Amino acid sequence: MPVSNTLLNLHWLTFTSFIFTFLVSTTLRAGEITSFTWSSGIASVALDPIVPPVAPNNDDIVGTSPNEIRITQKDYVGIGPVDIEFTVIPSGGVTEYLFTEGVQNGTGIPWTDYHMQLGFGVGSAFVPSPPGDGLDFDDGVSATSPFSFSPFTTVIVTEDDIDAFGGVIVSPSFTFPFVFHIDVPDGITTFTLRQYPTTDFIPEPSSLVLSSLALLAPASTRKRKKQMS
Ligand SMILES: [Ca+2]
Ligand SMILES: [Ca+2]
Ligand SMILES: [Ca+2]
Repeated sequence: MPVSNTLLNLHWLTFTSFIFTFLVSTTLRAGEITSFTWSSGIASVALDPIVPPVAPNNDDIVGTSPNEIRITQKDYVGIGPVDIEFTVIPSGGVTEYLFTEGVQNGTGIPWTDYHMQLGFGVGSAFVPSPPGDGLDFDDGVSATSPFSFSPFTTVIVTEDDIDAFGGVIVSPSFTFPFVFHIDVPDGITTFTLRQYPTTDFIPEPSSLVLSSLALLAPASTRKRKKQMS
């Protein structure tokens, strides 16, 4: 065999082994979350170490995904958004992750609602995830996996938003776990999970009147005592 043909065959062998290695490595790391950063002036955030998914590329799984990201605590000291940005290795698949999360209400204000939103970027640069881009809260009819936001009794899950309400998280208190799923697709390098509590707590008019009377009582009592003396 001519030397040129031997070199050609060697190059072809090297090229095909490179392609094989590339395909294997990307298949094993499909839609894998590798790290995170968080951004907020009103809360601290702690996550368990992120490990490779035990079942990568498992989109459309029915039931609870074995790929867990555990946000052990998010300690709010004010009402406002908390952005957690995840770094992703894109490949050729969609990996469905189970998220479990604890929230500490240290705001001094009772929460009546809790909201989650998927998107890209953080802070004022946050852009919501568009429909149909593969990044979603596993909202498919046949693919939906369990979610829970107890003590909130009503939870509305759409592709890129979760709104939970119908309950109250008092302050101070720690709630664990919120449970939800996220589909992490191919073709992105990061995505952001934005969260924020809200409150529609308004004191009853009757309790406001009672509070006003309680504040006035010592003054009027003093006035009457002065008139009697
Ligand atoms: Ca989306
Ligand atoms: Ca899914
Ligand atoms: Ca699912």
